[in-house]
This record gives sequence, C-alpha cells and structure tokens, in this order.
Amino acid sequence: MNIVENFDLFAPRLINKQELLSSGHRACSGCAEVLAVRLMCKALGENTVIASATGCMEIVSSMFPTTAWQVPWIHVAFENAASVASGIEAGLKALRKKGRIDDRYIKVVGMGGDGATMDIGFQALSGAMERGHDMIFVCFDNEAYMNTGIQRSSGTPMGASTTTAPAGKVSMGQKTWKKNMPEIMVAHEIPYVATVCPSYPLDFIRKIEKAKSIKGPSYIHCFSMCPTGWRSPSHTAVSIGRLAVETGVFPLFEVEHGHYRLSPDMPKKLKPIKDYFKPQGRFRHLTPDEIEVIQERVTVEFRKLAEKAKFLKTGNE
Ligand SMILES: Cc1ncc(C[n+]2csc(CCOP(=O)(O)OP(=O)(O)O)c2C)c(N)n1
Ligand code: SF4
Ligand SMILES: [Mg+2]
Repeated sequence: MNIVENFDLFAPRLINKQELLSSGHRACSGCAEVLAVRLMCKALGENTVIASATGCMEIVSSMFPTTAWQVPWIHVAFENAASVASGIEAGLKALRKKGRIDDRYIKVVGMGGDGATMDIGFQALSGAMERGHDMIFVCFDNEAYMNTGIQRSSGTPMGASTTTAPAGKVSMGQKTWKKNMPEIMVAHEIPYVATVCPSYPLDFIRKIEKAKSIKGPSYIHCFSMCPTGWRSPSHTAVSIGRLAVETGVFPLFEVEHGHYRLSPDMPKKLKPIKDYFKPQGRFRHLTPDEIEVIQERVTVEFRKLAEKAKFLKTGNE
C-alpha cells in the first residue's frame, strides 16, 4: 500500500471531514480564530448546541439572513454566554427526564472572545463552572476586543499596542500582565482545563474530544492569532501560533482533576520571545530592555507550570 492510500485510510479517523462551520463566512483572510472554531466543531460533531457571545466569531458567521453554522447555535449578549449554555444544559436534562427527547447525548458549549470570557462575561462563567454544569466553555483569545476596533482587554499581553493602549512617546502600549485565565479556571476545581492552538490541530482535537467525554464542566483556552489586530500578514497565522508555543508565551497543557500535563508538542528548549515578537506589528516598538523584562516573566511562568507538570510525573516531589 502506498503512502497516499495509507493517508486516505487513516485521515478520516484523525480529523472529521464534515464541516459544521461552513465556508462563506466573513472572517478576515488568514484568521486563526475561525480555523480554531472549525477544528472545535469537527471534534464536537453534530450532537452539539452552541451559545455564542457577541464578538468576531458571531459577526462573521451569522450575517442576517445567512448562517455558517450547521449545528444549533444561539447568539447571546456579551455578558451571558456561559449562563445561556448552562440554562440549555439544564433544559435538556429536564426534557430528557420527561421523556420529551431521545437519549442521544448532546454536549452544550459556551463560547466567547477574550473580552466576553475574561472581562465582561467572567461572572457568568465563574457561576456556571462552580455550579458544575455538564458543558464546555471555550475562550477564543485573540488578545483584544477585535471586532469593535482592537481595544485592549485583560487578555492583551504586556507591551502590545492597541487602539486604547497605544504605544508612543509616553507608553509602551499595554501596561499590565495578561490575566492567567486557565489558572483561574483550575482554581474552580473543575474536572478539565486545557490550552489549545490551531497550529497544533491534532492536540487541539484530542483535547476537545476529551472535554466532550467528561461529565461536568470543562474550560478550554484557545490561542487565536488575529492578523488584523496583531498587524501581521495574513499568511503568518499558523507560524505565529507555533512561535507562541515554541517560546513558552502560550504553553500547551491540560489539567485533569488537578493534575497538570504538558503537551508532547512542547519543545524541550524554548526559543527567545523576540522570535515571537518579530513578525507582529503590535510589538514593533518594544526596546531590548522592555523585551528582556517580558522574557523574564515568560521564563518564570513557564518554570512554574513545568514544575506542576513534573509533580504529576514523579508523584511526590
Ligand atoms: C455590554 C456590551 N458592551 C459592549 C458591546 C460591544 N461589543 C460587541 S463585541 C465587542 C468586542 C468583543 O471582544 P471579544 O470578546 O474579545 O471578541 P473578539 O471580537 O475579539 O473576537 C464589544 C465591545 C456589547 N455588545 N455589549
Ligand atoms: S478581526 Fe481578527 S479575529 Fe476577527 S475575523 Fe478578523 S482576523 Fe479574525
Ligand atoms: Mg478578542
């Protein structure tokens, strides 16, 4: 059997060919966030209901009277995607109990951008996770309020230039460190937390499938490169995602019932963050001293994470 036949035989088992977010949407060219949503849908499959906060992924996919969604999908307010998802989950449970729907397992998913998840929808998400709903929440983090014009959020990294944290003579851009959302979710003691990046599609799909298989709440934090807001050419989305992982800026890991595991895709030795900054216009203004301060922080944070993962391996360090 030649390689091509092999590929045909095994590829469908790796990635579902069915597109549940169909083409014809209006995302910018090279948008990694919409690629991530496609991968998520492939991993979730048809028996899924999605509640989506307003944001880029809603704007580009549901221009009236059209929709790109091939699964039941509801657009809700900026603040309450997690509340609506938890309500749908409770509703499905009640209908099943009354025998009004069949026994098919339906996964409920809430999704939002970094603004909808880490800032304005944070309270709703915290409540849904704490109440223990059988749902997944996915944050598509493109590190700013993109669809309204690249305003900074608590997901914007230190030193990035945005329209409301512009770099200039008196400012280096964003002056605060990025909120560590995955750790905040781990502190909720939910069964599963993971980070994903569409530049690593198999790792991405495996983690969504795992979240789907878990009864109870899961949280997925997705690195979502945005060529428009990050001032980078549209062909760089996948390579910048790889650089984020290779430099430790966005480590790939999962936390299952409190146990940390680094993804096998994580390199043994991290690249310097200047490699990650270089192709992005939003970091163009940073001085070597400023880059050094950020590098130090990334190194320390990655060490902390690696220590937690090591603890799992050896059990009692
Ligand atoms: C309460 C409220 N405030 C502001 C808005 C306007 N608004 C809609 S989407 C959005 C930005 C969304 O940012 P994010 O969640 O990061 O998603 P992105 O567009 O970056 O994908 C804003 C400010 C709104 N719809 N509701
Ligand atoms: S602004 Fe960014 S996240 Fe939004 S559709 Fe365009 S590339 Fe994607
Ligand atoms: Mg955003």
